[in-house]
Amino acid sequence: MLAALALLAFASGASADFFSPESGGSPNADAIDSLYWFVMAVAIIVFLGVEGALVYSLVKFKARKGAVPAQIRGNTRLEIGWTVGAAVILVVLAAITFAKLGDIRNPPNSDANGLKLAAGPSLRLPKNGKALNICVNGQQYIWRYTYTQDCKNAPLDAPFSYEEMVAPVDTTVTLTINAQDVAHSWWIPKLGGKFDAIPGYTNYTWFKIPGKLAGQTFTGQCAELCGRNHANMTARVRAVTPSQYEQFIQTRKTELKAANDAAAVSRKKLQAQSGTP
Ligand SMILES: [Cu+2]
Repeated sequence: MLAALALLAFASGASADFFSPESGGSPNADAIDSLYWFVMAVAIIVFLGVEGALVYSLVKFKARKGAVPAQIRGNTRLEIGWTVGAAVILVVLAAITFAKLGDIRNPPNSDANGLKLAAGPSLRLPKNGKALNICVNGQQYIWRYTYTQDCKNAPLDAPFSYEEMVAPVDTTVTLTINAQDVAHSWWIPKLGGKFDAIPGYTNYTWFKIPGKLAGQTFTGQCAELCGRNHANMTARVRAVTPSQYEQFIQTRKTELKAANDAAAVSRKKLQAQSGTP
């Protein structure tokens, strides 16, 4: 039993950064992490205060054999004190959370060397209105990425990939997330928060990978039980330089065109064989 529990607790994915959410791949993930640590610090102070008072009292006021403890009820000042104290802590936590929300929700501009494209429809855009958009589509049991600015009006020959997304660094990338069949959930922990992928509904998020992380791959996986192969629905984001990204898109376009041309030849052949126009 213990071995099984230990195995689950120490599974690499279960511990994230051990104490806090993973971060380091994008400013929104960093903001989530620092907010988490702030709340954690307050919680540790409260925990130490309460447990300290408890342990101190246990030792100091330990009942000796046969002794009858003094029967004391109520201490108005203390009671008002800890009620007001708890309320103040809650107000401070709420205020800090709202102050931090902007960094988590609002994407910054791309850097000077990042790609700057006129943005497609997105809930939130950088101040200069320019971002690279990638459409994320969850399907049982794989992620499909379409590289186009406007997912609703994506051209039929828009480049796409499955499972591994290729994204340029120093560039603000907006994601337009939905699902083909059932509810899934998009989550690459190092690149920010978790977003549901729901059929018929669109969710938006973003990330911006720092230039020094070009070449790195960030992993995650579908975070909503979506069927019996849910566990196999992994996702990767490979960070590349903006010029490598443009090359990747060009290669995909060429490959797509070659595949379409080959299909057209086969179609003609089949039609000739069956005699249909
Ligand atoms: Cu899924």
